[in-house]
Amino acid sequence: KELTHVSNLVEEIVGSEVSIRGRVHKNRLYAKKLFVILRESGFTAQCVVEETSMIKFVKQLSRESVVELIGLVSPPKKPLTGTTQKVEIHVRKIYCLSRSLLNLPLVVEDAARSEADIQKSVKDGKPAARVLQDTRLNNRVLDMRTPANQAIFRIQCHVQIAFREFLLSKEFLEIHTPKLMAGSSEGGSAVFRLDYKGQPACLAQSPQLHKQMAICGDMRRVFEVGPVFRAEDSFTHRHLCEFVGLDVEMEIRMHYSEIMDLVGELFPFIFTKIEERCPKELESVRKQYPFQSLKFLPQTLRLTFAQGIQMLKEAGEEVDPLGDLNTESERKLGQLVLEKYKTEFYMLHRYPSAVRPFYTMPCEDDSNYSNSFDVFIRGEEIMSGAQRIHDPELLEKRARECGIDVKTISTYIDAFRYGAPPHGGFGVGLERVVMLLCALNNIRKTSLFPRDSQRLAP
Ligand code: ATP
Ligand code: AMO
Repeated sequence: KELTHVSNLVEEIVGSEVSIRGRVHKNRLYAKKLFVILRESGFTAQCVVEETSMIKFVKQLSRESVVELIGLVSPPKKPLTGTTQKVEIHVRKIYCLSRSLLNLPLVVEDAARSEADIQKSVKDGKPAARVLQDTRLNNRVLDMRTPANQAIFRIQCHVQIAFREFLLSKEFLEIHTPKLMAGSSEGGSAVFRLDYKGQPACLAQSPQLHKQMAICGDMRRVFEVGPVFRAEDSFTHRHLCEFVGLDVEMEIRMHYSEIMDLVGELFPFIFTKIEERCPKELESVRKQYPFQSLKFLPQTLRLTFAQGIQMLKEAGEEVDPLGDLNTESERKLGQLVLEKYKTEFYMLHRYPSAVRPFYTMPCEDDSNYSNSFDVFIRGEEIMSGAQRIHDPELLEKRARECGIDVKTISTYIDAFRYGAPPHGGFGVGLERVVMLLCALNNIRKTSLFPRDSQRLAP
């Protein structure tokens, strides 16, 4: 008989017999009956065991053991409050498929508690265990079983699906670029170096060089979803050493605003699809980590970097008009934009050239500025993008000025010597998008097995 998912146990199927598989979330003996809470993918149902020998068998099963059972879907005697499903199962047969250790490093029920629940338990004099982030990440397999985590990674999957769906509908080609490279793609120090059969090599800091080379190879419009490696030293809430990059590169005709037009359509599409396709998941995340839905405009707001600086100055912030915004100023600007324009999703463009990578096209009217942009959700950066320099001489000059050893990227620079159309693109961090969409406080919550400056396991 086919298995029924716990999430499908609903009133409409009362009276039918089902087979279900799940984990023993917990159990309670009451009035000579054993009430087992069965959990599957974050959904829970009450299962009632009445027969004495069966009670004896089930009672000794440790939490998290995997069981399969056959039972009758029934209306509960009393309305159920502690489970996601509102019907109960009267168990006829139950088998244990795999036993879990009796003493677990983390109890899923504890890991699933919201801060408000914990506060309440303290008030009630029965303080519940608070599971710390390192305990969660050290035991990610157990932590992953909470309803919120089950939901977060489904939302993450749907962000990727929507990203892909939108770009494919706009005639983009999905490509895969190498992650082993001779030189660094972004310059700077945050690069993992390794030995490539006796030759010095790096892990790709982005698909930047190869996605541009694909444009030089007449691929016209490309995108990639793949791992990105950054040897970040700092331990922050939003930096990982390995993350999933969503990258786009495209030919442009007249202006870098064509890329921003695409971004301005792509993200509202993703946000809308998540609301439509993941309502249960959003609810599960909210139960543990309450948050307000993202405020965004149908027409994505665009401000110039200079306008952003002006807003910050008027609010009394000290900012360098030709420098980068630090995390604090970005957040502050996010607040100011929300107050003034009622949106938590916006773009800032025409960044100072000095703070952008060597391949960024300077503005025609003032080379102190560049044809570049960053995109923000709730005051934090999710994306950088720009028009690229397609003149090989200028590209090489800029690379040298930025201290890059051009020998290591000679095949990239040569690509522009064979004729290259005007083009540009952008890169997004998937974990950041999900973190900020759900207003989570740490990027480790949206990485299945995070890699940061201190963590290489599990
Ligand atoms: P990008 O590589 O495009 O800049 P990013 O989000 O990784 O993307 P960073 O360059 O790392 O951004 O940082 C952006 C800004 O945030 C910088 O101005 C930097 O000074 C500031 N910043 C980075 N890390 C920290 C940190 N740990 N604490 C405070 N500020 C930071
Ligand atoms: P950038 O370096 O800004 O741009 O990276 C693009 C986006 O990737 C995400 N990101 C990170 N996410 C998690 N941990 C990190 N350490 C981390 N670093 C960056 C952010 C960021 O906005 N080649 C350019 C993109 C382009 O112009 O096409 C680039 O890599 O969301």
